[in-house]
Amino acid sequence: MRRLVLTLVAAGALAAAAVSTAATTTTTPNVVHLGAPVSALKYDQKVVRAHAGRIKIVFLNRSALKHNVNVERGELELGKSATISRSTTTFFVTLKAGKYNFYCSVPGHEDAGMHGTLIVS
Ligand SMILES: [Cu+2]
Repeated sequence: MRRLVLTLVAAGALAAAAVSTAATTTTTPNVVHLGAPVSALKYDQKVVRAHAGRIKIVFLNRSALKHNVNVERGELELGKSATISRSTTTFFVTLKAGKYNFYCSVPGHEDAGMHGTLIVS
């Protein structure tokens, strides 16, 4: 009987450990920073990385020219920021592991080079 109780206590400890691991994972900051320079139609980053799950994207546009950030996979739009100039904006996307594109949807900007790759693992 005593052995059974100890086994149950051990199982309970394992379950608690699993829960705390999950909590740690979800509170791990998963933030991607993107920036746009004062002039030039591009982002400061060409390739950015994040862990799968809920991802916070912080976009700082230093230009007077309006820009935004859109996240897509193939033709599937997964999230987008506000279109801003000389300020910072934030949005969230929830992504599985894989390779995604980010780009600016202001006409002409993506074609001019305002795009990059987001690698989620
Ligand atoms: Cu733009």
